[in-house]
Amino acid sequence: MKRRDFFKTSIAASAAVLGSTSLAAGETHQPNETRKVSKYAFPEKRPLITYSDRPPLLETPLSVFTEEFTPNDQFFVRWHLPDIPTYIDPDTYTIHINGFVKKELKISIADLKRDFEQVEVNAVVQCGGNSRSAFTPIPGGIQWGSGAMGCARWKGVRLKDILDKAGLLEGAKWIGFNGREKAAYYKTPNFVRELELDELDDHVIVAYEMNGEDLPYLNGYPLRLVLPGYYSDSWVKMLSNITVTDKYKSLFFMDKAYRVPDNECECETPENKAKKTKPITIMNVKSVIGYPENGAKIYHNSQVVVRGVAWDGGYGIHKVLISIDDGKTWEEATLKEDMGRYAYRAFLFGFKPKKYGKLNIMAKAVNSLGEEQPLSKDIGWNRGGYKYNGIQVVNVEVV
Ligand SMILES: Nc1nc2c(c(=O)[nH]1)N[C@H]1C(S)=C(S)[C@@H](COP(=O)(O)O)O[C@H]1N2
Ligand SMILES: [Mo]
Repeated sequence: MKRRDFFKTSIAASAAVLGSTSLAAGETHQPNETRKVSKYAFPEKRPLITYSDRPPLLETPLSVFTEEFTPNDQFFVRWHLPDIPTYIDPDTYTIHINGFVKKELKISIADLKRDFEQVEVNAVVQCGGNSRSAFTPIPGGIQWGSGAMGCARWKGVRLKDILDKAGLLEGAKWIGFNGREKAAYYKTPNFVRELELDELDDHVIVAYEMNGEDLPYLNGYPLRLVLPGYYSDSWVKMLSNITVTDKYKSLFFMDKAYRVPDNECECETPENKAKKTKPITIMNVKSVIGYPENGAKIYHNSQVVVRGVAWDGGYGIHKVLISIDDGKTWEEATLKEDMGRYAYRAFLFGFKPKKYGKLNIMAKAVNSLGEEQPLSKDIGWNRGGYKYNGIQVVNVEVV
C-alpha cells in the first residue's frame, strides 16, 4: 500500500461501527467480550473490533491471544486525535531532539539505522484502559474488552544512546515526546507525554520495526517510543519531537488523563473521588484466555486445551493457575518458552470435561513477586477505568 492513499481508502471503505457499551450494573463484572469484528478492515489490518473510524480505535479479538506474539495485522489501534498525517516520507522523516541539550539533533531513519546500535526487545503494549468495560458503574472512555493490547518484537535504538549523542545539560529532568498528528480543534493539545528522566532505563527504545517489519502505519509508522513494562499511553507513536526540560510542563494527557487515585487500593467511588492522583506507569499482573471462547461448546470427556497469555510489568510470570470449578480448586498450567520478562508468557492447560452443562474456566497469573490477579469483584473502582486485571471467567457449555 502507498502510505499516501491511506486515508482515502480507510475512510471510504469503513462505515461507522460503534460497539454497544451497555453492561447492566451488577449483572457481571467481566469485561464485555461479546463484540464481533467489523465487516471492514483498515489498510494493513484484518477486520478488528471497531469502536471508531476517525480516529481509528480497533480492538484485537481475544481468540488471537494464544501465542506469544500478536500479528501486526491484528494488533490493536488507539489514537486520540483525528488528524493523523496521510503521508509519511521515510526518506525525509526526522525526529528532532531539543531543549536542555548540548547539541540539538535532527535524526533521520537512515541515521538511526546507521549511527546507533540496533537493539531488540520483546514487550507487551497494553492500554491503561484495557478491559475497562468490566468496571461498574462504567467509567468514561472506550469500553474496551480485553483486546486493547498486544505483544511484539520491537527493534530500534536505545533512547539513552540518542540522548547521549545530544548530551544532557545540567538540570535536565523531564522529557517530552510528541506525536506528529494534530487535533481537529486547536484547543485540544497535541499528543504529548512527559516522563521523568529517572524513569527511563536501557530498555526504552525508539523503534522502527515490529515483528520484523516496518511499524504498521496505524501503530505509529515510522517511529514509536517503546517503554517495556509501562502502560501504552506513554508509547508515543509517529514520534516527531523529543524535548528535554528542567520543569514539568503539565501537558494535558499526563496531567488529566491516565491517572489513578494515589492511595493503597488505587480506588475511589463515583460519589467520593480521590483528591490526589498519580500517573499509571508499570503494568500489573494479568492473563487472558484466548481459547476456548466465551459461549463455546466443548465435548464431554474430550481433551480440551485451554490456551492463553500472561504478563506483568517486567518482573516475570511465575505461574498461571486454572480453575474449572468456579475457583474452588486451582491447577498449574504449563508455561511455554520464556520470551523475556516484558513479553507474553503463553500457557496451556489440558483437561477432560466430566459433567454436561455450563462450565466456567478461570485463569489466574502469579508473578515472580508473588502478586496475583484478584477476582473481579475485589477490584476497586477508579474514574478512568484503568488497570483492570481481574481473573477472567470464560463460560462454556459441555455437550
Ligand atoms: N502519537 C500518539 N501516540 C500514542 C497515542 C496517540 O493518540 N498518539 N495513544 C497512546 C495510547 S493511549 C495507546 S493505548 C497506544 C496505542 O498503541 P497502538 O495504536 O500501536 O496499539 O498508543 C499511545 N501512543
Ligand atoms: Mo491507551
